[in-house]
This record gives sequence, C-alpha cells and structure tokens, in this order.
Amino acid sequence: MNIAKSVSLFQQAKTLMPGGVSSPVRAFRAVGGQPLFIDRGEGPYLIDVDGNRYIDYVLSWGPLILGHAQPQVVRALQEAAAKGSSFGAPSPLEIELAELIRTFIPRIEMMRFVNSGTEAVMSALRLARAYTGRDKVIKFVGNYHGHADMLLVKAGSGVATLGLPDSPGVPAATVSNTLLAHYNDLDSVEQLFDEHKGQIAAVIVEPVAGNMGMIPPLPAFLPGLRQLTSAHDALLVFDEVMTGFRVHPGGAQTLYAIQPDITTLGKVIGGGLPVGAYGGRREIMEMVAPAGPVYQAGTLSGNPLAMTAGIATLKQLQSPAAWEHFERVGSRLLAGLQDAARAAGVPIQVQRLGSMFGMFFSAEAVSDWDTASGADSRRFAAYFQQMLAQGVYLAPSQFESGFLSTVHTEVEIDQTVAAAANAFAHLATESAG
Ligand code: HOZ
Repeated sequence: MNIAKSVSLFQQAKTLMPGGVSSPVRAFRAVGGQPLFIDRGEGPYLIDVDGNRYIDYVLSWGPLILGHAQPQVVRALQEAAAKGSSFGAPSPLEIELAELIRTFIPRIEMMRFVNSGTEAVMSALRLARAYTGRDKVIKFVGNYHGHADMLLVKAGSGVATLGLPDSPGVPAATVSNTLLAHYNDLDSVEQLFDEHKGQIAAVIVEPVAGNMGMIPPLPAFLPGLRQLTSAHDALLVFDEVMTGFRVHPGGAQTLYAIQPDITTLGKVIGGGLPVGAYGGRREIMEMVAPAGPVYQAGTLSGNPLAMTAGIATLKQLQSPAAWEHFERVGSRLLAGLQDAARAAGVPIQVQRLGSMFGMFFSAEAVSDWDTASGADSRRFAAYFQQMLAQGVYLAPSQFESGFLSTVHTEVEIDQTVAAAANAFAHLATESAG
C-alpha cells in the first residue's frame, strides 16, 4: 500500500503539532506505523491522501452514526452555514435539538449545550458538587471522561493507550477529591461510601465502558450504583458521551432501565460537529446559571451548525429501520468474527450493543480494567496492521470501541470478516512459528 503522501505530511505535521496530531490516540503509537492523513469520507469509507480506501469503524470516534458526508446532514449544514455559523444568541435550533434529545431520553428534563464531551462532564460534576454541597467524586479505573484535571486519573482511552496512569500538570490537590473504584465491582464503591461518609457528591460512570475497549456492565452493577448513590444522597452521573444513541435509542439508561440524576452527551448529538450536553432532573438543572448560581458558559455553545447537524442526525435515528439495521449487520459482524477466530484457533472476546462493539485478544472474559489490560496488546497491534493493509480502518488502540453506521451494509461486513479471517490465520501462524 502506497502511503507516501501521508508519510511526508506526517513529517511536516510533527514540526507543527506535538506528535503530529491534534489528539493523542490518532498517532498510532500503540500499534506502530504512522497515522494516515485523510482526504475525505464517503458513507462507510475513509479515503486517504494517497487514494487508499478503507472501511471505517472509527467514524470520527463515534459521532458519524449515519456515515461520512450523509447527504441530508450535508444539505442541512449548507443551508445553515449560509445563514451564519454562530450568533452568540439563542436560536430556535437549540430548542429543536433539546426537544429531540428529550424525546429519546425523557430523564433529561432540561439540558445545557456545550462544545465537547470533556466540557459536558466537567460542568456536570461542578453541578453535582453544588447540588449536594460535597466535594468528592467516585470514578472507575479505566473509565474515561475527557481530559478535565480532576478526572485524569487512571483513565482509559488515550491515557491507557499511552500507559500514562496520571498526567503531569494535574495538581495533586485537584485529584485529591477523585476516589477510584473498580468497574463492575460494587464492593469497591460501597467501601468508598463507608470510608467517606457524607462527603461524596457523585458517582460518575460510563454505563457501558467504551474507553478501555468495550465492556458491558454485569447485571447487578448499574442497579447497585443507583441503590448506593440514593442511599448515600449522592448523585448518579451517567457519562453517555459514547453510549448515547449508540447502544439503544434511549442510551444505556433506557437499555438497562436505570434513572441517573445527570447525563452527559456528546459525539452523536453533534452529527460530526463539536458538541456536548449535560442534563437531567429539572430541579438539579435549574441550579445552572442564569437560572441558578452554578456558573458555566461558552462562546460557541448551541451554535446553529452543531445544532443543525445534530437535528438532522437524530431525526434519522427516529426510524426503527436504523435500529433494525444495527441489529442485522452488527450480529453478522460479531458472528463472523467469532467464527473466523475459532477456525484459526485464536481466542478472542467480542461484545456488541446496538452500533457499538469491541474485541479483545483474550481467552478470559473481560469485565474491568485488570482483565482488559491483561488482553494481548501485541496481538492487537499485529491484527490492526493486518486489517489496515486489507482496507479496514479500526481504532489504533485496543482500549477503544468500534462503531457501525446506518450505511455499513452486509457487503462491508462480509469484506471485514474475510479480512479478519486472514488476519487471524496470520496471527495463528506467527505464534506457531
Ligand atoms: N475521546 C476519543 C477517544 N475515545 C478521542 C480520540 C481522538 O479523537 O483522537
């Protein structure tokens, strides 16, 4: 595969941007090789600057649930851009997107739009602290909630990919109120509530972990978190930036029938433009300024372009056909991967919920950070390169999730499974040799 133009652009980019990228995982550090520079996206495909074409399962790390350059989204954006890109004043589009979100997730009675998932989470936790009058927050090892200081401790995603348990530049005092529990382990949460009685404002969780690979919750985990937070007058914050509109039309909270107090969203609700939102019970949200005293603001928040892309995207997700499609192609992909791995004698763990999936090279079930990080990362890197060489673009880290779109058809799925069969066979030969 010729990637000469990407190679040359990467050299240039490294002189201008740290590591040559605008976000760390994109640099391919965990899988070797170098990032591809992308010219354009077309439906389920990415086309790089050298003209190579890939079936894309990253989809801009989740937002592009309708695929790249989806015609209705593009048309809506063109019309909106012609009317102005940002007003710094309310527009009817904010109401339209907020209504749509509330239709899908009724628990979000009120919301505030921001510009990223990171911003949504840091604002949600400020609100949770203000509402409860407490400072401490429980997060889970391997869960990732963006790069706000207080949450940059034992985080997943790029932090895990690069093997950085913490980040320099984060003051010890800032994370002193961040308590760590283990995903899928209620005892570890209960212990923290016992040790810090009356001091814990909230438990924040990725209801389906997506940033240490994809790991669904065990049956008792989310109900247990709801019960514990309620019993201790703490808030339950669901970070659905990744799972929102992915695992179920109503998010993980609907799939598992749990009512969080605050939900954070991002990715899909911006249809590929930068956006985030946090929302929840009216009584809590009315503490946000100017309705209440909790300050949070943003120049581009609620801008008409992001709102337009979000509206055009969510409207298309109202069709049951979209969700039937995810079930059909998603189960075909999973079964194909499982069969191919079994045939090659390569142990894998695969999971899927809606249009989100994950795969680990492990013979053991994966349920938390310890088991996720115990999976074979060298095998993952080799698999990634094999898939890329055959035109399949996966996230360049085993600590990320894969995503499907409404335009990934059986054709792309079957090509992917055939490529995976070759890759598994190659891995099996390598370990035999
Ligand atoms: N938070 C995203 C991954 N889980 C961002 C990755 C990127 O854009 O590089």
